[in-house]
Amino acid sequence: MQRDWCYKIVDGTQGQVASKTNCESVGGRLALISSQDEMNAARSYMQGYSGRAFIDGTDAAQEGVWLDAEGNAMPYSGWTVSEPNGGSGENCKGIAASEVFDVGCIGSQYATLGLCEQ
Ligand SMILES: [Ca+2]
Ligand SMILES: [Ca+2]
Repeated sequence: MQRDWCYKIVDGTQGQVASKTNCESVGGRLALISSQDEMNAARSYMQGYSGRAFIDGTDAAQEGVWLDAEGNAMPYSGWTVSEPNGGSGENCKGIAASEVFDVGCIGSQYATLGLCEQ
């Protein structure tokens, strides 16, 4: 039986850190995707949104080493083929219905939402 995941979209135009804050302000946290099932559920949820969303995960401290917001190794990657591809210019993790990707940590046209979980 698949676990139910409770997601919510918040504003992410100010970047990943602001997305995390926005998630916490509504009683959740920036989504940390920890399994294939959860990734599938999150991508399915994102079908309701045309934009891309920040999720937990950054390689800002050391390029190519992805950590969660608490500095732990990521439990699951789930990158779309050819991602991550941004090198030191893209140090935050994002999700859309169609892809999981690295993106710049400051808001841009490539990520305007934040995906929260609770
Ligand atoms: Ca990077
Ligand atoms: Ca990328």
